[in-house]
Amino acid sequence: MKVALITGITGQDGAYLAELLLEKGYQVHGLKRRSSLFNTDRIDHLYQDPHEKNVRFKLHYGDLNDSTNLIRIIQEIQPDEIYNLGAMSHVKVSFDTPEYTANADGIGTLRLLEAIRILGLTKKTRIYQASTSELYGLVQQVPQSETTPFYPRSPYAVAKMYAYWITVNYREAYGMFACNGILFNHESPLRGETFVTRKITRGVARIALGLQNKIFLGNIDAKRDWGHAQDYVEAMWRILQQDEPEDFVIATGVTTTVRDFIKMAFAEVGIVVEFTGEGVDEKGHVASFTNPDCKLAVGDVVVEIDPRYFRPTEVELLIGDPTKAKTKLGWQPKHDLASLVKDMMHADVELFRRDAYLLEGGHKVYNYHE
Ligand code: NDP
Ligand code: GDR
Repeated sequence: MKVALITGITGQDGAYLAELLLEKGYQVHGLKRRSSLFNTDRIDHLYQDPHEKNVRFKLHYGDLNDSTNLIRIIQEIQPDEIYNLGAMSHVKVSFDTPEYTANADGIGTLRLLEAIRILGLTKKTRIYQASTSELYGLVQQVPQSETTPFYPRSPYAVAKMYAYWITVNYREAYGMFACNGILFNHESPLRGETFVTRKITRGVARIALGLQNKIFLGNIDAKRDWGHAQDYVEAMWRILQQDEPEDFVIATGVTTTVRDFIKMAFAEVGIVVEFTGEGVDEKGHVASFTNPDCKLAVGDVVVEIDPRYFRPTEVELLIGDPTKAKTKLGWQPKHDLASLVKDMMHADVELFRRDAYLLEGGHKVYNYHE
């Protein structure tokens, strides 16, 4: 039985990857941070009682900022594969916490690579590094491929650039099977609530159910190459099954503005939105609707621009070229953007229907949003 260690197992990708590896018969270990509240919502369905026999899913307390703990866990479980998905992954927040981000996202990767080396596992343990299209940053050329130069535009991207190169360096210096997956944005119903797609699908679901009036957003002209996280974790696994360690771009090859994503999400609940104005005066007005629950009138403003969501330096355009992954890995995504939006909208409408019932029953509901 193959043994895998996933850092960031409580995150979006960690949850889907753990599910995939369990299906493939792996023993799956995950690094979990101590938190004052339970933080395992995304993986609770995978939990196995540690008192049972033949447990194939196990969580360990740990942190990418603590090398002693990483060395101990890796020594104990002797993994065949490590997937380093743990990171402070929010680009905007990285401007507020740049030092923490550099430590966890940059040096954290070094700590894992060193742990493998110190423990003499360089020939046994393969490692996947969660690299990102944010490395491309300021547009140099499109579509972006494995050979496009990097120009990071945030403390997050700069930290990930260190992680990218230290992974390449350990591969070349010590012959390690260490690979970067340069993944473009990927989303799902499990996406963190403050990333733009999920913020939109949550907001739209709440507006459709009459629980909220409008959504405040930042730069809605940014363009992203959005895929489905379920397809992207499959690519991570394929990258570590190759004969030779290499880096791969994982993307759909299609780019869309945030503005169009908003329109697609509203369309799922029978609301047509038209945009007027420019920059901070930009407003999304309801043009027409067929949804009787939404409590909207034609002309109502459902989207407003709030400059606090602007970033000091922005990445305006991402569009990836997945040719290498398709050719060498045989990777083929099963979802397109339309099915992704449908999947996310369906899940969020179901989620907030519960709030609507609670309100109807006279209970209080809270909605913390950023
Ligand atoms: P999430 O933000 O959903 O998950 C991040 C995970 O990292 C969580 O489990 C989090 O724990 C954990 N984590 C954060 N800080 C630390 C730390 N110091 N030590 C250990 N674990 C930590 O991210 P995604 O699942 O979306 O992304 C997975 C990885 O892929 C990240 O590295 C991200 O930067 C990268 N990436 C993501 C893309 C995307 O579009 N989703 C695209 C390209 C790259 P907790 O739950 O406790 O917060
Ligand atoms: P990104 O994702 O920065 O691409 O990083 P995010 O969804 O945060 O932003 C995408 C684009 O939308 C614009 N935007 C807003 N973003 C947020 N979060 N909130 C808003 O209100 C808002 N309004 C407009 C942003 O300015 C940006 O242009 C994600 C993360 O998962 C990274 O970890 C990963 O490396 C990259 O994708 C690939």
